[in-house]
Amino acid sequence: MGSSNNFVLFLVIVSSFLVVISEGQQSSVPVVPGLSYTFYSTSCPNLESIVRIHLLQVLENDTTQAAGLLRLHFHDCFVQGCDASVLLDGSTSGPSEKSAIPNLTLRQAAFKIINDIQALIQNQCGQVVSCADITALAARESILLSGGPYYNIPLGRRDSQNFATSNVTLANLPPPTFNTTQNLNLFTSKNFTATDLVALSGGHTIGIGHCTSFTNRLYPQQDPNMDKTFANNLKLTCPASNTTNTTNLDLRTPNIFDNKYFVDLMNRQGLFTSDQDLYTDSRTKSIVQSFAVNQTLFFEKFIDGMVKMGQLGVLTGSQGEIRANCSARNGNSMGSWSIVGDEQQGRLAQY
Ligand code: HEM
Ligand SMILES: *[C@@H]1O[C@H](CO)[C@@H](O)[C@H](O)[C@H]1NC(C)=O
Ligand SMILES: *[C@@H]1O[C@H](CO)[C@@H](O)[C@H](O)[C@H]1NC(C)=O
Ligand SMILES: *[C@@H]1O[C@H](CO)[C@@H](O)[C@H](O)[C@H]1NC(C)=O
Ligand SMILES: *[C@@H]1O[C@H](CO)[C@@H](O)[C@H](O)[C@H]1NC(C)=O
Ligand SMILES: *[C@@H]1O[C@H](CO)[C@@H](O)[C@H](O)[C@H]1NC(C)=O
Ligand SMILES: *[C@@H]1O[C@H](CO)[C@@H](O)[C@H](O)[C@H]1NC(C)=O
Ligand SMILES: *[C@@H]1O[C@H](CO)[C@@H](O)[C@H](O)[C@H]1NC(C)=O
Ligand SMILES: *[C@@H]1O[C@H](CO)[C@@H](O)[C@H](O)[C@H]1NC(C)=O
Ligand SMILES: CC(=O)N[C@H]1CO[C@H](CO)[C@@H](O)[C@@H]1O
Repeated sequence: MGSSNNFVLFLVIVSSFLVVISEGQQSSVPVVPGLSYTFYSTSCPNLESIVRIHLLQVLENDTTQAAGLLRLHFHDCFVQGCDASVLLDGSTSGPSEKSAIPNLTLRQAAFKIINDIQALIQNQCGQVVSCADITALAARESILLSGGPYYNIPLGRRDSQNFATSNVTLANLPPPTFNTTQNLNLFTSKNFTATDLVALSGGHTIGIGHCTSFTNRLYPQQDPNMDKTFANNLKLTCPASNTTNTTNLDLRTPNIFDNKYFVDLMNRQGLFTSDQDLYTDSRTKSIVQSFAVNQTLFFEKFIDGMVKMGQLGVLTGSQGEIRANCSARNGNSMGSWSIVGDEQQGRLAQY
């Protein structure tokens, strides 16, 4: 693991500094009214470099945090739109999205990273950037810093004042046991195509899964669509279905954002049912193949999927609010933040 991984990260870091002055790739997906590619260019001109420089430090210490940040944005957007509702701590109003079952495996560290980035942004720009935009930017930078493509994203999302109930959360997030039919039903209900589903599933080119997310494919009997050696190795990691161990989602290059996930699928080494079934189902098989042989094509379609996903159900204009604290809606903990803001920058954290 150690030195070769560090070398890759080093390369990624060097290339990312080159990217600072170059253009991101531009998706042809339409921009939702109220969002724009230049939303903060006068109110917070250094926004993107603040996020990138902080994440460079975080990921230099622990590359795997990139995956946690990418997944956080996915969960935010699929439940009630990209409104940072996933970040809200449970409060007097009841259990939050965070406590619904699929969120049990969101990384605590990801929430802290978002809050740390927000504090850095507030110091430079005041309370102008939404937590939903910070989450979207953190996902985008995580992809870049893991070796993936750099692309422009529309900004201007606002933060919600409420979170989704557990039921709504569960109804909108696909479990790993979903087959392609079930995933297509969910994804097409949100206006995604089969190509979007396959491309976005490519997010599993980085990150980890817990045994409980895939032991249904090992016990009581082995999924015939799983490579036997792969299955035997997974059984060593997960000797029982309730062990708390984790394993990499992408066997080949677990921390690099590339198209190897699709090569895994073609070798029946996808981890979840939802992954492997993309190569079994005739509606998605050829898309998997096309991404496995052409990374440029995968990146292009992934970007389109992310730009679409990043605009799901967004609040814009005067809807919602710009949270002073990403973990709480304004009014819950306003006091402490305005005091901190006043002392450090002489700005009021009111707008
Ligand atoms: C297509 C339906 C999807 C299903 C069924 C699914 C399911 C899952 C599950 C079960 C895990 C592992 C949770 C655990 O056991 O710890 C996971 C992890 C992950 N998912 Fe998905 N996911 C889907 C789509 C996506 C999308 C669209 C993205 C982003 C573009 C994404 C990004 C990730 C990442 C990066 C991880 C690793 C997280 C970490 O290492 O902390 N997933 N997903
Ligand atoms: C660095 O990462 C390790 C886990 O890999 C974590 O325990 C530690 O807190 C991190 N340090 C910093 C400064 O983030
Ligand atoms: C959530 O769903 C469960 C099972 O479908 C149902 O019993 C429960 O009443 C629902 N809760 C709410 C608050 O809608
Ligand atoms: C997908 O799963 C659903 C629900 O379990 C099942 O009814 C359906 O037959 C499955 N489809 C395929 C093609 O396996
Ligand atoms: C899907 O697109 C149609 C037409 O473009 C639009 O009317 C509809 O609101 C969209 N649905 C969702 C869930 O975004
Ligand atoms: C966790 O997985 C490792 C191999 O990856 C294995 O050696 C260990 O026994 C597993 N731990 C448990 C509790 O299953
Ligand atoms: C897993 O299940 C076995 C058998 O039911 C039990 O003995 C063991 O304590 C459980 N382990 C965990 C980590 O829950
Ligand atoms: C790979 O995909 C890109 C983007 O669509 C395309 O321009 C290129 O021609 C493809 N390469 C091959 C070898 O098919
Ligand atoms: C942000 O809100 C959370 C949840 O209410 C709270 O625990 C935390 O202390 C707040 N952070 C700051 C810096 O005020
Ligand atoms: C990451 C996260 O917020 N996890 C929460 C999931 O739900 C449990 C149970 O409510 C909480 O204890 C975790 O903090």
